[in-house]
Amino acid sequence: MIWNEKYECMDIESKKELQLRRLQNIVKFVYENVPFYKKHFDEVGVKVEDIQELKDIEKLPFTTKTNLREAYPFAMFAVDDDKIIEIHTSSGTTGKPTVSGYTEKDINIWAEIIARGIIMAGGGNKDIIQNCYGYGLFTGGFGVHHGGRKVGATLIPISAGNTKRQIEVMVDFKSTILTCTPSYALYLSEFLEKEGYDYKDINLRAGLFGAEMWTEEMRKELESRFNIHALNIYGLTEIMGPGIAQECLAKDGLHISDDHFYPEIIDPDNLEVLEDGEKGELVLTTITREGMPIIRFRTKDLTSLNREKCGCGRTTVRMSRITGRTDDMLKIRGVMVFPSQIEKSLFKIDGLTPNYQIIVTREGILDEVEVKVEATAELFSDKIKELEKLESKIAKHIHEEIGLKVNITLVEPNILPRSEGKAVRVIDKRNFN
Ligand code: DLL
Repeated sequence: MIWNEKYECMDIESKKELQLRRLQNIVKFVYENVPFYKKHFDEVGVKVEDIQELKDIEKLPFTTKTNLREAYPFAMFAVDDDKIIEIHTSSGTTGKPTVSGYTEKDINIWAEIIARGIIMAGGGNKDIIQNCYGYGLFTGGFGVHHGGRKVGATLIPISAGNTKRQIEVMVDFKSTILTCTPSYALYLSEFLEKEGYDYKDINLRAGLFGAEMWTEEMRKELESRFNIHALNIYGLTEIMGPGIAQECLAKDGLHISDDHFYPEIIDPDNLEVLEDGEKGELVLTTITREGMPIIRFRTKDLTSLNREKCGCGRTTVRMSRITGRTDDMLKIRGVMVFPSQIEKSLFKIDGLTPNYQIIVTREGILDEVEVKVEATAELFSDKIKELEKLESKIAKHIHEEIGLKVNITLVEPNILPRSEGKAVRVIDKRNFN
């Protein structure tokens, strides 16, 4: 089933016309209603009338997280404050958070895109959604909630935390869809096993996992543990929250709701727009949002676009799984390294649990990487020699993947810190200032 066939399966030409009309409207709207955009556009000399075709979007300047921080709290709003009915903020740890404001129309759009995602997961009004994304200023909890209500599903607004209770609820309420970060889903499964539950006690069919980077290997792990479809859901506070894009059951890229969000991929170095299929930084423009429209936001997330029709029948443009950020990308001894590459190597080796932490330090001028990985209990009871053998095997795999020598420390199960939200995978102790 498809939630909104008209927009999700629209032919490409009609979609382009719709996007152009919406883009022209939003550019005019922000120019007239947000002083930041008037100044921003005037500075580069671009006029509202300059947007004659979709490609003309490239004439518009980018908006960055810094721009949004400087507008703290409400200077990016395009409507009177009394029309804003909900506010969320980013979870940034440095400086002021970025604020996102929504009118009633925006909340309806948000509910609409999440509804599309729930249907993409094979869900519907009979589903019981255990929503473990945090409720509060974080967009995860409320975003999924709005969409779940729209499809008429039963929502369990359990929010993040209290893992024991999560499992009880999952078993007793027979939750069918789980929504949380992939790392928390993994933790839930470990906990479940530890508490002596059987997966037969669980009624889950699908999981909408996102808010952090994860890999195909992690998908396989979660799917086999829970016997579910583990689908990738993407989004960000500045643009709206979760649901900007999500995978369908074909699991072949995330469908972007491109009637609401216009995507581009740029080269993060020269800022040129790249072709479909080329990997670069995702730039998003909200073309229908009312309370806080955002023009050409640099997400820093690395992905590529695919415009081919999906096996599911939807024609919306798809983005590939995020493999890194232009800013969390680690440069180690001059080599670009993505945490996902290390994760991938770890999954290839038996005897490890998928809990790991990457610690980067600098001795003099030389960067050192330590990867702490939890081994399974069986393995840990083995002889030291076996552990050492395994450590060098892991180091070899990672070396093959990233081209760098790293130090491996195997630790006992349940030693590394667990997170109820986004896992802290990288601890970079180098001082770049
Ligand atoms: O994480 C919104 C969200 C909530 C998405 C629930 C999905 C599910 P922020 O806290 O503003 O918003 O963080 C946004 O998280 O720019 C990406 O770097 C990362 N991110 C989000 N989803 C994914 C994903 C929410 N599926 C930032 N894969 C984004 C990889 C993701 N990274």
